[in-house]
Amino acid sequence: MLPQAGNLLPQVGNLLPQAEMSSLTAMLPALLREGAAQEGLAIAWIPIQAVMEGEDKLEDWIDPRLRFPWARTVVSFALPYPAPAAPPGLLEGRIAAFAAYDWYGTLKERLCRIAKTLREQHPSLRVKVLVEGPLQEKGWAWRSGLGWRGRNTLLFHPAWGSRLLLGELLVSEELEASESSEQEQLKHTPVSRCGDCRLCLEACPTGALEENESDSIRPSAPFFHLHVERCLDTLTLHHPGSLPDWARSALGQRLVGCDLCQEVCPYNKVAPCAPFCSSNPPPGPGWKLSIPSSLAMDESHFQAAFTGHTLGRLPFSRFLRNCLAAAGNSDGAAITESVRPFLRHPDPILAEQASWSLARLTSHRGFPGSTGQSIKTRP
Ligand code: B12
Ligand code: SF4
Ligand code: SF4
Repeated sequence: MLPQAGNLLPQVGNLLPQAEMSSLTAMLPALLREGAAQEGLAIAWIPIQAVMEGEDKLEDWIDPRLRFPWARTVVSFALPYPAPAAPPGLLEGRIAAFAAYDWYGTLKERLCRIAKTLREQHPSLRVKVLVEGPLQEKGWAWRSGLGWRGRNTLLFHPAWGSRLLLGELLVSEELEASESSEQEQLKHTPVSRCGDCRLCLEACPTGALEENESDSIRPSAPFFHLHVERCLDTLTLHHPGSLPDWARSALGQRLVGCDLCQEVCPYNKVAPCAPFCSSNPPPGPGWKLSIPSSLAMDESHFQAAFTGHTLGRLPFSRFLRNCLAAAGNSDGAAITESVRPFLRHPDPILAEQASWSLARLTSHRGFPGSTGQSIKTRP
């Protein structure tokens, strides 16, 4: 007998009998919520179609179905990570909180466990774990109702603030948007809960954050913009060659990433980090490194110490460049001797950075950047 038209579920890669589909649709939300709760993650989801074919879709948004044609729902998760326990000392470089411990690895492990349970319980379901994947994660998380977007351009979970990492599961089942979805409400109200606060814009050491009048697509929503090339995260992690002059003192003692627009945020100051985060952190270099010891490292030592961590993704010469800049922004004779040998370094970028740092160490004692604070410098 031919199947009834209603039994055929169009465009789903694996055609499942309708009874199985409806049981899946009924079970999946509970399974997802249970998995997220067990793994200490926040969760929200939205069907892809609702976003990609909705009226306020942005043109440059990537459709996950281009790479995963079977995907029907994006399930967004957030893992909170703790703020540094204490600021670095005078001879220490600062590592941004997201990079201090292997939080990406932790998130991946947890999402893989959730995906495994889903596959075990529903073998016909297709699931893809995305960590550092191709989606514009903040947008998906926001549209799902996981949180709101701040002037620092980051996604804020209502309880955990913005110190969190995002990851996703793509699933082949089309689920109704999760109950916590604020989508309808947010369509008619401002997206942000920042109010009149502009602390992050004022604190950003390079003037990388900007607020435009409105989003041209959705005029009712404030539109926050980050000048990527000015952000110290870009400069420490992704910028090859010499550090631009305007960024050097602004860098302070940062070796990797920057947390300032999150540190100053009142929401983050009161946000409790989930206890599982800080009590048992995964492996990582920690929040600070001795600058003299870092400058004394050779490449094999660097790789042995940091491979597998965000820091280990830096080319060794970029790590040294950042350490030299941090040395210039630190204080004291002790560090001068660590910098001096680099004046004769065969890499001209390092030799030049050492020269800048030595000049600064000797002539700018007591300069605000030397205590680890950053100096506001606009390029
Ligand atoms: C490139 C990148 C950067 C760049 C640029 C960041 C930027 N703001 O664009 C640099 C290197 C500067 C950077 C810095 C940091 N990053 Co980063 N970064 C990314 C990455 C890989 C891509 C972001 C991106 O596509 N940017 C381009 C812009 C155009 O896209 P977008 O900001 O997401 O917004 C677009 C869409 O989402 C869409 N959209 C947004 N909202 C809405 C709403 C609706 C209704 C619709 C329809 C569309 C829509 O419109 C925008 C324009 O197309 C993401 C991971 C990912 N795959 O998403 C992490 C990510 C954004 N970074 C993250 C982190 C932690 C950081 C740092 C804090 C790290 C650090 N301590 O140094 C800093 C923070 C700087 C800051 N204030 O933003 C986290 C943010 C978590 C959070 N709470 O939001 C992410 C999500 C990584 C992760 N997996 O958790 N990052
Ligand atoms: S991470 Fe630092 S440099 Fe980048 S926008 Fe925030 S405060 Fe500015
Ligand atoms: S510091 Fe103020 S303006 Fe910036 S994200 Fe936080 S609440 Fe919003």
